[in-house]
Amino acid sequence: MNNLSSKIKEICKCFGFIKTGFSETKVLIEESAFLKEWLAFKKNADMNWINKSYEKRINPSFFGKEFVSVISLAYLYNTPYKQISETKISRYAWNAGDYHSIISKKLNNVCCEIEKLDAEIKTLYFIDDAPFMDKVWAKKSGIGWQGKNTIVINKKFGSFFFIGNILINKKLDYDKPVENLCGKCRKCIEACPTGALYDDYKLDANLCIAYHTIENQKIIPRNVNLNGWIFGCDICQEVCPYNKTEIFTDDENFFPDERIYGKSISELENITEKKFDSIFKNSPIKRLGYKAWLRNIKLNKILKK
Ligand code: B12
Ligand code: SF4
Ligand code: SF4
Repeated sequence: MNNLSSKIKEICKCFGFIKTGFSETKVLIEESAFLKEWLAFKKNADMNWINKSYEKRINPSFFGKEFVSVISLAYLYNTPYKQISETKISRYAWNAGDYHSIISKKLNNVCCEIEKLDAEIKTLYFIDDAPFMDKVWAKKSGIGWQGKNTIVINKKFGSFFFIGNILINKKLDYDKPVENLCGKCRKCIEACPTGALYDDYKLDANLCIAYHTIENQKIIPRNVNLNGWIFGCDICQEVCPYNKTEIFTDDENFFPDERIYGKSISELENITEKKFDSIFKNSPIKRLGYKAWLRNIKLNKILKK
């Protein structure tokens, strides 16, 4: 491995990233066809922002032609805690902190350290906040394979990790994609309660609990039973054999906050708007808003009856 590549991997590890991999920036050919098909069949539901940024998503040179490489990074948020309430919140949101700002800060630090290595180096980082196919690049750089639940999985760490990406204007020693280890398993598809995973590697957001409880600000259709989920949904990851791993994050930012974790439906319903604003002021749940939060709780109450 060349000196720059190995130094970058060391820096990423120092900031707590469990995996780092490199790939060459290229226009996405095969993936663009899949994305086009997904959009044509309206599997993106009301996420029209994906449509609008299609050209950018498939071509990273939109961010600058000088960026010849992608550095993909994985940040583990899995903890030893289990869902203990009938009212379920995705494990990535069990803490009142914002994963976005926590990981952005780390990526910013990584970029500063990398740029110190050579005055010519230029970087640009993303974490779930840019028209960039995070999973595709993570897959290309060997972070993991894309499972039938459409999520990137690592054989050792499972899939409860976020993906960050950094563009850099230097050639690196590129990693190879890893083998897809789903094999004949279809546990995620069989467990998805709404049929959102309508085929191997295909997700229909119109039917996905995570979409409706996180993104949808309108009425949730009657055919989507939230199955107790108030924010997000982890079912297709919980059943995955690769998530039986005992390797957990030591970052306390992702450990459950007692104001959120394990609460009953009525305890969550009784959170006033003022309290909601203060508990969730830095959380991804804040972006959902109080009205949609109450909608999710109330719908679960009705469906439980
Ligand atoms: C839109 C979006 C969503 C949407 C749509 C999900 C989806 N699968 O696309 C909704 C709101 C439903 C969602 C939910 C969740 N999300 Co989300 N989401 C995104 C976002 C912003 C874009 C994803 C995207 O491009 N979708 C477009 C479709 C076309 O992509 P795709 O489903 O992966 O499609 C590919 C496959 O179908 C494949 N394919 C098609 N046919 C075939 C055939 C074969 C044989 C093969 C091998 C492949 C293949 O090709 C397609 C193109 O690459 C990314 C961040 C980013 N900027 O990339 C985060 C991201 C994917 N989300 C993430 C997370 C954590 C979640 C949730 C777990 C949150 C939660 N707990 O509720 C759930 C998981 C639900 C699920 N099963 O995917 C993480 C995933 C991390 C990881 N380890 O992979 C990401 C990467 C954010 C991040 N940077 O960490 N999300
Ligand atoms: S997040 Fe839930 S609803 Fe969406 S595909 Fe996975 S199991 Fe199905
Ligand atoms: S549950 Fe099975 S099919 Fe689904 S992602 Fe995990 S290994 Fe692949």
